[in-house]
Amino acid sequence: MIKKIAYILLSIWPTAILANEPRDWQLGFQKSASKSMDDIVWFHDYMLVPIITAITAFVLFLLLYVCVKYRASKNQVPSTTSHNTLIEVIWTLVPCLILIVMAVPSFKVLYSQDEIPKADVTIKAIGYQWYWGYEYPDENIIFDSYMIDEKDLKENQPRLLAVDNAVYVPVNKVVKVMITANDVLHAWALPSFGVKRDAIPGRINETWFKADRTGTFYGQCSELCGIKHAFMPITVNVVSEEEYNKWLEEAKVKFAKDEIKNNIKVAKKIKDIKLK
Ligand SMILES: [Cu+2]
Repeated sequence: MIKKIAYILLSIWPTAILANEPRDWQLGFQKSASKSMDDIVWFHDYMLVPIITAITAFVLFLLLYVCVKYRASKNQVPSTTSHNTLIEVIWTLVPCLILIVMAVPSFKVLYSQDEIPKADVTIKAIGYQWYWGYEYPDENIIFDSYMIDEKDLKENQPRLLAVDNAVYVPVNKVVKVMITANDVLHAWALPSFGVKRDAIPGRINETWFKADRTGTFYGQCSELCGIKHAFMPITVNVVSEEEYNKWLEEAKVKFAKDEIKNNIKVAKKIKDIKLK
């Protein structure tokens, strides 16, 4: 019990204690790793939460006030009042004003995510039933990324989140992500970067992030896409420029986009279909 309370307290606490992955009993966001996510967290913590709290407290106060003041024992003859123009104008205008005030920072955050700065690295994420495929179009790299089964997990690899081939990106660089799908709707989502975009067959959605610290970050497919929807996680390793270049060289050999690779892929697909 004490452990559970401690977990809850830790998770409500400012996110510094949290890692780059979801935790048991977590409430609130994962620790931010990009300006985009900082903005989202600010909007939530300093705009939405205060407004929601104030409205809830105010409505609760009104309810209690009415219950006590107009209770039957004190009001033998009920009032027949049915309209009050001033109050009606107020309860129409005030919510409108609240919405307008909320809209300003909300649109700012939304548009900052939508306008993609000049990209340093471009990656393409393709949703399949049920794994992610990645391409680095400028580097001629293409690979698939499958979830690691629970029995094969190594130390520090989180269950249902770790993958065999992670995405690598350099730190403090603009990474453009092109997102699409091959079969049904999926969604590429990485909470720490404040990124979530639908992967739609026949269409390419774009988004971007600029990770401001190194580490391994985890996300999941966020569009219900079939029976194994929960088993197509996303792992992104944010590394230094040198480490990224080193990975690129290795990846170019390991994941070279060539005829043989494609043939293996087709063979695998046929095998998968036969297994079904
Ligand atoms: Cu999916």
